[in-house]
Amino acid sequence: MFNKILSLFKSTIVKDTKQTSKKTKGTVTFTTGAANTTATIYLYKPSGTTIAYGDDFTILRSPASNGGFENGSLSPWYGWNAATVVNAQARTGSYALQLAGGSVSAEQVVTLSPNTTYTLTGYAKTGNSSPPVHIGVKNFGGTEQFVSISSTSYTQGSVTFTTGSTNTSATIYAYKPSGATSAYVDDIIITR
Ligand SMILES: [Ca+2]
Repeated sequence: MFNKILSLFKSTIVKDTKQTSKKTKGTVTFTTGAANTTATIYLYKPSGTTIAYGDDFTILRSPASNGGFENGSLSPWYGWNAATVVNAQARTGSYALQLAGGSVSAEQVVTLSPNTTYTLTGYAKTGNSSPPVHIGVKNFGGTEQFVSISSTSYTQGSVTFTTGSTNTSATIYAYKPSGATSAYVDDIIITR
């Protein structure tokens, strides 16, 4: 049943019985536009005479909601002190999270699967001489983890964590402990 031939060029679906080829996982992260409800995914080999194989395509939606703050408001993030979404300083899109002064944070509870390894990724930038912004995760059944970002231009930070055997949620956050300037956070996603 897997030996159907696709009508597109020379793409062929084969039944992999020998498992002789070594496959490498590749991941791309993308954000749909404000009005976009579809996307085209593909496997493409530009040249060559040999045969390549692809398998196990999946698309996973980030469990973090409004991670790019493009809702234009904070929800479902919970803001503590001067955490607001601003129509400025965005890394992508139009909006970013602003953490003014300190202590200040925004956090949200995300639904996850137990005993599963995830990577939390986000971008932050701080003002001059500002203490670092922490992007982190807690309440997942393991030790709280965070990454500190203190660059004045958007810098990626990520932490990898594994949920406990009975844990189905985690709290993710962006936190600025002190300082008088504003920091900005954008594009927070969770992948697995
Ligand atoms: Ca954004």
